[in-house]
Amino acid sequence: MRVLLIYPKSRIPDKIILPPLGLTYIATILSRTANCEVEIVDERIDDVDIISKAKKYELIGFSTHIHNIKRSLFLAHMIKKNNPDVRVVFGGPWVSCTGFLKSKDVDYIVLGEGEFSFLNLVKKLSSGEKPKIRIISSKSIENLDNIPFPDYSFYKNFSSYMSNEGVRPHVMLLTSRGCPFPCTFCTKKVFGYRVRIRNPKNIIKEVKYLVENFGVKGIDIADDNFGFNKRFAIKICELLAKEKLGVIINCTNGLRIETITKKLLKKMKQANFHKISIGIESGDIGILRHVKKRIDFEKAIKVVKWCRELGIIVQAFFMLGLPGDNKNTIKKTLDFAKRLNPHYAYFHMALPFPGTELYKEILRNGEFLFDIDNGLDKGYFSHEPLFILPGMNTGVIECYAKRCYKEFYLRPKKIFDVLFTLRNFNQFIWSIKSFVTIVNKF
Ligand code: B12
Ligand code: SF4
Repeated sequence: MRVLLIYPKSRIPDKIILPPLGLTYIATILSRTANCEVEIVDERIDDVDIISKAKKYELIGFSTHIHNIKRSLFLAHMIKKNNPDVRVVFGGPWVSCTGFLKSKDVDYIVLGEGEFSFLNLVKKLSSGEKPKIRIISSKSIENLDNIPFPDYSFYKNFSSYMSNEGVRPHVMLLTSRGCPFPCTFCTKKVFGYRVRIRNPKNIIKEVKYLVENFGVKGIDIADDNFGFNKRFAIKICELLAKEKLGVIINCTNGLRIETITKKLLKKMKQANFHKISIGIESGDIGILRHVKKRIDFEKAIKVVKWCRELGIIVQAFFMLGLPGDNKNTIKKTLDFAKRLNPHYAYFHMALPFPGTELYKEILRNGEFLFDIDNGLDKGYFSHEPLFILPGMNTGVIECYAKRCYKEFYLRPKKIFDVLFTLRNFNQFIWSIKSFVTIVNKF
């Protein structure tokens, strides 16, 4: 069977573009196990007329996200119009969150971890079967070591993938799946609550394979919660340190403050971790309690100090417009960000994903300020609140949220701090662009 897998572009240009790991896993499994002819088009990077290209395929799979769902639906419609016999399948975080079939142009949706459930579907379709159940739930994969290493030879423009680390090619690595914490704003619809870890030796084998076969220079750990199992995280670091592969490693998807120890950070440094992220979300304890995120502020300050001592760059994520946010709580968040003093701070508007507790809270008591069924076309630097709950004032939130980037970054001390983190020309350009955005936009 000829299968085309598409990662549609977003409505907002992406600053960081990494090869889509989910689609790569799926392509690798299909081509090896189901004897399929598979191609991947990443519309963010590849300059291809997808609608004409799709005519040559029997099955089209889309990786859907909040920012590309509208584009995915448009492409599916055009592809079906040209070729009504083609089968269209949607997978990825967006359909997993919403859980429903939105359009007659989509034949199947695959919820959750799609590697083996999609493989089964493809096998059935190849044998001429037409499965009647159109919404396919995936079982969470117990033994993650059964998934073959991602094969990046599917990408024609592989060397274009770069994170803000400035090295290329840069890819993602999963060492575990799942997170047991109950943060109300977080969607667990793909990997769930149960943490499943890989064999550390298998992980190191994958890193070596990536470096040796594809010349990978940078890796971002995409786990929901790297560090949750400390012994496991330390083991990975020790094995990586032994190999001395020279590859830059980041943990930008975030570590929980309570799971971080100085020992873990030391091991990470020895393993060539350059950057980590921490999710603080708010400087107001009442808001944190409400969204079920426990943060020990003093421990967070210690963590940033440890990272600075060890030479690890640390970036902190904050969310604005959470339930109960107002002028005072946003000011508290900004004040804490300054006191915490990470190298970088990001202030994102809270996004109410379907299926989350936050989403249900808004359904019950509040109002969405965007058409959530159609995804989202606002990006990282947007400060328009996305929902309102009783007692919240969107004008006030927007006005105070806008100050955060400016007040955090436009300080001489901070500008020097950022300059000292830069390691190459690409990073320098990226910083200048971000700086110009902050000056112009806020
Ligand atoms: C790395 C990452 C990024 C990177 C980009 C990665 C890239 N490809 O360029 C950056 C930092 C740029 C980023 C940005 C954003 N991200 Co992000 N990101 C991630 C992260 C950490 C890892 C993604 C990943 O590769 N996972 C590993 C792979 C294996 O999983 P997967 O892609 O989900 O694929 C599996 C299934 O979804 C499914 N599947 C996927 N595609 C397909 C296709 C078919 C046909 C089938 C059958 C199945 C299938 O099977 C796969 C294998 O099991 C995830 C969290 C996570 N741990 O997954 C969040 C996540 C994907 N991001 C999320 C969000 C919200 C964002 C932002 C909107 C943040 C913001 N506020 O601006 C932006 C949006 C960017 C955009 N324009 O779309 C949400 C998505 C929610 C949603 N409903 O869409 C997630 C799930 C985090 C979360 N829990 O909230 N992100
Ligand atoms: S925000 Fe982080 S810690 Fe909280 S549930 Fe999601 S992945 Fe886990």
